Amino acid sequence: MSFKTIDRHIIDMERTHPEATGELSGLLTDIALAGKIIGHEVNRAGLVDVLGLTGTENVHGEAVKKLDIFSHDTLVNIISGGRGEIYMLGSEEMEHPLSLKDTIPGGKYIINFDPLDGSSNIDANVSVGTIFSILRKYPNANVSETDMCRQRGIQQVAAGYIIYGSSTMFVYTAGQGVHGFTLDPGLGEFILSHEHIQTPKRGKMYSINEGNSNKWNDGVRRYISYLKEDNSADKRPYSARYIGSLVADFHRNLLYGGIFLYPEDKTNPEGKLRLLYEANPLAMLIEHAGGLASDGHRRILEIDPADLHQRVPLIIGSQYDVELACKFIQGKIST
Ligand code: P6P
Repeated sequence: MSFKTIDRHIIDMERTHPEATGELSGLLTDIALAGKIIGHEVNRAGLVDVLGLTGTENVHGEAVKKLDIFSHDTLVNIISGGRGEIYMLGSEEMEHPLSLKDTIPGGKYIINFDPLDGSSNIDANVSVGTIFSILRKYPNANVSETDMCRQRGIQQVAAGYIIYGSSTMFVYTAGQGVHGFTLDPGLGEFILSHEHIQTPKRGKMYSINEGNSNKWNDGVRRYISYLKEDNSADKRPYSARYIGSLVADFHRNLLYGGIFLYPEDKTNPEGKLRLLYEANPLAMLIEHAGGLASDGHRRILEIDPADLHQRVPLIIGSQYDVELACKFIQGKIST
């Protein structure tokens, strides 16, 4: 059995892409190290005083879990103390991006991340995750330097997540396929376990918070009703699966197929999820795995961000399912 670690896998990928400088592999290795540390803390959360609230709120007025802050601090410390690849970083836990140009001259990359998505579920031992998006640093004439994090998703050079669940997994793409690594606690290494992940073209599951159904627009309501119709010839009804932790819902759909929706609704006109450090990285992953990601009208990766913490409706998953959902949302199907 070949024990291919993340480092080895990235070196092999670089061999086939001579333009790769190795800096990106250094950054991905740093993120993986942060994931090991965060995963260790998440897995022992019930034993030490890291559960519960800090009593503070983040920039969005949301109660902050202790593990949110621990995860954010771990990522910042490791990335800024790394091999000097990073120019600037944006985090869900910071109102503004953090520039590292004075401490680490010559950084070539920008990273946006959600340090611990789904953290409201931690006390219930539900899987949570870190989501990251890597961009190149190049001046964008339309934005000030501090807003250099605001680039469209098609500019990403790499994206991925670490899911802290029954096992800790690191899933990433750098544009040459989507690959999953499972942490071997005994070795302390992420070992390649899912090479070249391809998501099924059509799924059997849908993932949406049905508690919001009275607030959905007509297209979403009709699409979800359509999935529930009894039509065995068309492999309906679909099964409902909703964990309420984006990384967990996404990871299941990536492997098994299906569709996840967090659409806009009467109380969330822009949806709930964040474009730069949730939707964009997952959209890069799903497209490289053969799926699609839309806001119902536009390809997620082509949306021009107006703000670091911009929210966006998210329809993501198997190609057939996302295409059909968008037709309902756009009023092109009136069944
Ligand atoms: P709701 C978790 O708080 C999160 O940000 C995502 O991980 C998850 O997909 C979503 O919110 C769940 O939101 O409104 O269904 O509880």
